[in-house]
Amino acid sequence: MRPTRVRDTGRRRKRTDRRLGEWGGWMSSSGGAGAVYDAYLAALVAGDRRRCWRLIESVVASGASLEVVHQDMIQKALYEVGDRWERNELGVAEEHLASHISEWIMGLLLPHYSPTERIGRLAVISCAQGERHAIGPRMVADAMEVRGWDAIFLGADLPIGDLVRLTRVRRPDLVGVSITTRAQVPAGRELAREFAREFPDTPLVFGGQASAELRAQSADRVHVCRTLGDLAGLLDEVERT
Ligand code: B12
Repeated sequence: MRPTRVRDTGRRRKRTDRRLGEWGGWMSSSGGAGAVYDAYLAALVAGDRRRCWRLIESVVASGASLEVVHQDMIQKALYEVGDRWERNELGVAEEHLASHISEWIMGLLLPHYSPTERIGRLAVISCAQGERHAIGPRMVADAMEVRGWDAIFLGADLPIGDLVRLTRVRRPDLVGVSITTRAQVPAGRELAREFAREFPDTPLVFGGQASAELRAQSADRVHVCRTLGDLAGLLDEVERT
């Protein structure tokens, strides 16, 4: 059963949301946000997950929002790991370890931010069929939890038919699907067609690094929000209805 919708008190919107570079007092006492990021990246590449967590904890303690920790630390470091992997400066083992540490940290991080009040909205967040990059959509699901939504996160590579079946059963207010690699764009298009036919009133949102390639114009309720920031306006709209 769906939870009853509760009005937003505005409390969670007041959460401090300073970018890393703006943390005045903390910066002067610790050598700066850039230094913490550099130390985090070095620990991530070295596979030192405890040091990674201590650094993230210091950022949390300084009042950064979940969005800042996600994007300015975890995401930024993973993009750098990807670039180094592409240049053959890091191997697949280091990249796998960096992914694992990032996921472990995200699990520790969420309880520091989850609001107690729920707003009675349900989202289903998944990777497209064939898509194995699951950290980005997990960030989306976690961010929605912090916003007060209930977010069901389904992880990597979900077959189209299974997402359709779950949507039929759970009747979410929004479905978000992540596409990082171009090879998965056709699966995204097929999913959009299925949704247009079966769930014309359920917003279907595509995001992720290759989502802009998806020209999902088959239905008015299909959206492409490349980043989490792009999604905020749509969530405001869904929450008003
Ligand atoms: C870790 C990683 C992997 C891991 C993933 C493990 C895991 N548990 O997720 C594994 C080993 C599985 C992997 C495999 C591959 N990878 Co890889 N991988 C990466 C790496 C280093 C990090 C990915 C990541 O987590 N990024 C951090 C997250 C937080 O960022 P994000 O995904 O962009 O998410 C943000 C936004 O995009 C957005 N968003 C994401 N999803 C959604 C959804 C919605 C609804 C919304 C609104 C927003 C949204 O919000 C998120 C938060 O801000 C990237 C480098 C990179 N640039 O990302 C390469 C990268 C993505 N991989 C790449 C490649 C080539 C591959 C492989 C093809 C390699 C191979 N030959 O096997 C396979 C493909 C597998 C597949 N079928 O999907 C390339 C992709 C190039 C391209 N343009 O296609 C990259 C860019 C590396 C590079 N520099 O070349 N990879």
